[in-house]
Amino acid sequence: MTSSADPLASAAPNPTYSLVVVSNRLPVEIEVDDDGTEGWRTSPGGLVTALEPMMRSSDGAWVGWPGIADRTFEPFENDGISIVPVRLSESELEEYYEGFSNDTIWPLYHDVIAPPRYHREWWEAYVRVNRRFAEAAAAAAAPGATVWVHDYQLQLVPRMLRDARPDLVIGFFNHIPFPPYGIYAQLPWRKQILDGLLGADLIGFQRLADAGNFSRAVRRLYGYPTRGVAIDVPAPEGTHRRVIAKHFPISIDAAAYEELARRPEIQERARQIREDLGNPKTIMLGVDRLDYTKGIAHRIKAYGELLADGRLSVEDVTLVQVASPSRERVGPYIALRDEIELAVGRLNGDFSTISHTAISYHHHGYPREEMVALYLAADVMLVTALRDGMNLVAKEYVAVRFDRDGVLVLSEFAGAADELKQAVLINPHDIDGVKAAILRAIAMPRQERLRRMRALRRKVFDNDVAAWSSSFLRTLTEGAAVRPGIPDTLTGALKDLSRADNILVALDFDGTLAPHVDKPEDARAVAGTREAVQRLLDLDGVRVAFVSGRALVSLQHVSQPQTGVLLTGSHGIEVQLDTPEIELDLVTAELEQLDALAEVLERISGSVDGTWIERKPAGLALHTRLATQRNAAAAQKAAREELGELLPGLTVRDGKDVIEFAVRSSTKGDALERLRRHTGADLVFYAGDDTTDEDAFAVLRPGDVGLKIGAGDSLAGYRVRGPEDVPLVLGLIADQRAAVAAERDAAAGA
Ligand code: GDG
Repeated sequence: MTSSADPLASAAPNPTYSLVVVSNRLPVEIEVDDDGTEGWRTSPGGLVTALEPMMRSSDGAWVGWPGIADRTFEPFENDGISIVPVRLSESELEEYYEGFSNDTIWPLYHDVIAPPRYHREWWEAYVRVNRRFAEAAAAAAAPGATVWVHDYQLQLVPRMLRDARPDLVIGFFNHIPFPPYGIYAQLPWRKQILDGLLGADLIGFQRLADAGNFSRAVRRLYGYPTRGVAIDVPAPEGTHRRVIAKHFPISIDAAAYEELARRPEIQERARQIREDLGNPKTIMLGVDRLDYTKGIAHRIKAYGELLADGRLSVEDVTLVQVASPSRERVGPYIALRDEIELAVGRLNGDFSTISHTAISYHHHGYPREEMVALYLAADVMLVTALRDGMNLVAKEYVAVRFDRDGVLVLSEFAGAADELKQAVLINPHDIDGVKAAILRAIAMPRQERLRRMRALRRKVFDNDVAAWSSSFLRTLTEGAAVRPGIPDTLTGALKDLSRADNILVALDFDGTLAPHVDKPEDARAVAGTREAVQRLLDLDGVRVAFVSGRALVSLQHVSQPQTGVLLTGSHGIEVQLDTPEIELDLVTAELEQLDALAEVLERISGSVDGTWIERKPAGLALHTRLATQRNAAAAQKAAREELGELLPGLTVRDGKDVIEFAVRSSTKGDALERLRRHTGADLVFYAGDDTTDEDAFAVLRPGDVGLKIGAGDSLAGYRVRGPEDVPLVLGLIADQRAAVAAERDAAAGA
């Protein structure tokens, strides 16, 4: 409870925030004292813990529903976070939350385990409520702020926000699975939901497969081009906006769980629990919201059959099942409770004795301390979800087991299975398989238990919830969201650059002057590039160079350079600097290595669909752009390994969907240094988009200007969105250079 006398009435001190989190529920709930006074209590959850420090340091606000219908609350401050409550009426709660969110989207996104119900009035309420959340977020966000929207209840908010506030950087994270197209396609509003999500700059999913399902749905329903994690969404005036759809597996505050587990009173409580259960040899535990996705009935069935088969006995084994109450007004949940409680009652009736209970079943929520004591007391943790975005319970069990003991039985249909591979993985639909896994877990030798738990703990502690949220926000703010247009800081830097006596404007070609295309020979610079380059060539004291990883003849072919443009190809191995010929020198030994290299890569490329080879003067590149992600990775790995043994001296270079092997090492950094010497430039401008361009950014000197095209980490000081911005930047250099020349002429004349 907060200390303020009337916290509900206190207004938020600051109307605009640089980080705004939007989720259906606020991280606080209302609590009523014995004397009837209302106050706010923080509801502890992983998300709050993860975001708290960031929210405090970056002036953050949280927009959401306070958990009580038909009440209006003013924004207020709670524990250093500004809270912006959104009002929901009782009927909106029924239609938007219980209806569309929990009876349409939830079952649809969880493999239609229960049949989704489609009601047009639910959809209308969903649109209306999403708009209200979007408006509240738009009103709270400062210019250029970052807004992070959470979960399936708010999938329309990103688009609504973008339309209202194009200045915002918008992220969305989907906590539940995203279904395969065959299932998703059922949704009558399938296009509207995709469009809603595509309003974000970055869309995060739990699993790689979820992100893939989403991109496929976008391709099928909208036909937008997707490559890897990138989706190019058409924007006004024929431009594109790049949206990233990528997996960010969520996690827990692992250290906080371990800290609780180490407390003597909690360990004492764990001992007490074992004793109260009659000190059985094995305690098995299930902890779930009472939800049909969690596979509680499957778990009970497998356990019941083991008792019936006589392979387990209640003298030795007890199952503790915590089924915390959930969505109790939604139809399928009412039926589920009856189903589970009937099964529990039957099983206990059939197998319990006066002194031993088969299933200790609890339909309550417990304090976190009690959950931790239960995890500590449990020898075997059963997570048998039929479909689950992640499943945090699995990770909590692992975090708590600082003794490195205990066995996790984990459904492969839970997102957690992607990371927690040392668990005993099961298919919960295969009841015999679940039974075998239970027996295996119970009988597992201590050495093996310790070995597996050690590996599991490393996973959970390495990717905790803080790592998760900072990786999402870093991708969102540094990479995915590159604002359109030319930043003012860049304009300023170019003005300074233009004052130097001699400048070199060096430009990467693919991805910088020309958009990436599937066939390298089809690449062409965007409209306006040629004119902008010509303007620069016409100015005194300005040299222009194209710097490429391509072989120089190929660069000549695609770039059609005007006279006066300097060229370097093959990452600087080939140059054409004010000469009619291409310069290159390779010794015989290098030529022999080149033949051996070609033989290996041709074999690999011949056996993997969607890959091809590009020959370069001093090496070869294996392109994987048209291969599936798995084939691309396999082909690259095979090439790397075979060549690593056969020709250990090769230079290996990773690019976008390409791996290059060269017998002579040279980088775009070397190329740029050579150009700098050749031209005698005082200052250099370099623009590039690829990882190989980082070598050039790395050799820039004070006063030089590095421009990164598009998303991703970079050493460059400035960034624009895509090749379509580059002619504008070149035009700006030309303008400023011309202005400087005019100033000088005027001064000379005066
Ligand atoms: C959704 C996705 C995804 C449960 N009973 C009690 C209690 N809990 C806590 C657990 C855990 C949390 O609730 C449940 O999280 P899960 O991840 O297992 O499942 P969902 O609620 O379905 O969550 C899921 C998650 O979002 C995060 O992205 O992993 O896939 O479905 O923390 O410990 N906590 C307390 N008493 C209880 O009785 N204190």
